[in-house]
Amino acid sequence: MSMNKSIFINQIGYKPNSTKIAYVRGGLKDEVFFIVDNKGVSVYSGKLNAPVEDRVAGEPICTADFSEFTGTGEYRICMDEAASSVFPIGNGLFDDLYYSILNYFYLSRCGENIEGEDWSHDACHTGIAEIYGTGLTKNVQGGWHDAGDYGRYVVAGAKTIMDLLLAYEVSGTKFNRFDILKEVRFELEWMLQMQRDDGAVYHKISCYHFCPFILPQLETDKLVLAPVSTAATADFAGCLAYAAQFYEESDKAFAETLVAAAIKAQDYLDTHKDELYKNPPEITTGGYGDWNVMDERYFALCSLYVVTGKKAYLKKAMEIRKTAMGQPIDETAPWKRPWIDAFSWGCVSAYGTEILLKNQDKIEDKTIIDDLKNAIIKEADRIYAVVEKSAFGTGFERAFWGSNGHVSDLAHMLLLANELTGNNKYYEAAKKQFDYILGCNPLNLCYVTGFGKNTVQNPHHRPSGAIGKCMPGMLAGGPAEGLMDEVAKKHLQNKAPLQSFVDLQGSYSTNEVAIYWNSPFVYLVAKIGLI
Ligand code: G3I
Ligand code: 9MR
Ligand code: ZN
Repeated sequence: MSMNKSIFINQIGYKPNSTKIAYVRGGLKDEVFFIVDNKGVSVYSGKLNAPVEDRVAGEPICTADFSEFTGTGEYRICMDEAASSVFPIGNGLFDDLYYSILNYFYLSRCGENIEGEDWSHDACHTGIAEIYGTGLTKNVQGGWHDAGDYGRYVVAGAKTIMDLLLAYEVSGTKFNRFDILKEVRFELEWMLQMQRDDGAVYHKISCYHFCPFILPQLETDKLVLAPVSTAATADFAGCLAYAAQFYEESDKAFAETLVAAAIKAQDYLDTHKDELYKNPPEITTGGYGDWNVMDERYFALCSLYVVTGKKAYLKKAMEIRKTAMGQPIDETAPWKRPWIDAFSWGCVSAYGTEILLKNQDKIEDKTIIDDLKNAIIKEADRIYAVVEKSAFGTGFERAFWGSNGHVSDLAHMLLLANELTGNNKYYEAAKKQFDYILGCNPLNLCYVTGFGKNTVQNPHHRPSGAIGKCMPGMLAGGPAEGLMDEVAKKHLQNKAPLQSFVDLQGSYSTNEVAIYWNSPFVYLVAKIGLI
């Protein structure tokens, strides 16, 4: 690429009949670009669109739209003295990616011998855990390591389960290289162990402190079960209730166990005030604190209504929604909107709404369905408006910790609106998030390890760091404003938001990986890449 012009493309490629957009730094409106094949023959030409600049890009970017071209093969985009890297146009381009971002969950299993990979290891974290503050212990084993650390957090696991089950609904019977239900069951079986006898759910299990960058089986400090929380108990109820249907045929007893545990968790929620999680002073691993657990309670009730048909659940869910929506916005903290339908680890309301919308036949009062549909479309329109005025088509106005996971969650909302309305504009906006992650960004990076011509190499991920080899199939957290770790502070001063990423292991606020960032991206690839 010439110094003054850069061309950014989806490094994994494009399907022949899909929208095909590249992004150009240093271009001008109507400047001509060429699609050149691997023999150096120009097979298509077009003109750049007018440059767009927005806050997170911090620079003017033109788009090169070559969607009309439907040839297949290996190509580059060429302009005067500038060229993109080679990329394919064809079918099946994303199958290996899909397998690898799914296999990341297998490689993240705790408590099992991991076989046959460079990152194989003996079973880890197999000892019993102290139950914080009680002097009691409990044997809890299994589940996925959360991220670059080895903690296991119910809030994070629940979101991940939901995303993977929703992805299974899209790709389940079409993609047989990975057994999603088997992998999700591994997490569910761990989660069942996190429930206390009274139905409440422990927030997490980890050691008291983060360990150095060692292999998981070498972390042998004491394990501790952190106190129960409303968020964990509600997320537990919501994801277990939803998951039951997927095991009904293959293992009815397991399905019934899931529903019974979910109901028990809900019974606890019905009889207890909010217990907001905060790390006790002795525990310094991840927090996943949440000041508002109305969305978690709503999610649990929506899911339980669908699986049991008990009208009281739906009634309570609608009461929560209505009450929360009626709250005044805190002008000192406008981001603390009383209610939004969103997909994130801290706001799971949209999972509840999506579950109800998938089961409209079970809801007699059609005004409920209309209200939910309108809410999703309203949120999708808000995201769409941001995408349309973004230089790289990104759906957010601030890049914060886990922004690539956030981009994937925003795409989920857009795809849900596409399903509800049939309006393809939402699908195309979601595809822009897909292309952004895979290379259409100002760092010319494919943010999924092991894929693309120019990819993340040094994620904040203990197994990769300990072995000295980057595990493939992991979505890096992505650019984050605010310089929230020492390495970011050192390397990212005065960077535009979309360039506030550094591929160094120490930057956990921009370059960690996490199960609940991979999981919405799995959903996105299932929807955009596979079919
Ligand atoms: O949501 C607000 C947004 O509205 C606001 O504009 C923005 C301003 O910067 O902040 C956003 O909140 C941020 C939040 O992430 C978004 O999810 C917080 O500032 C930020 O502190 C918070 O960081 C969380 C981080 O832990 C520190 O608590 C990440 O979400 C969360 O993914 C990360 O989770 C860690 C676990 O604790 C431990 N395991 C690894 C995992 C991934 O790094
Ligand atoms: O490795 C930890 C990562 O999983 C967390 O997301 C992050 C924020 O809680 O903390 C990381 O641990 C660092 C700790 O916060 C500060 N000392 C260095 C630790 C390893 O980078
Ligand atoms: Zn482990």
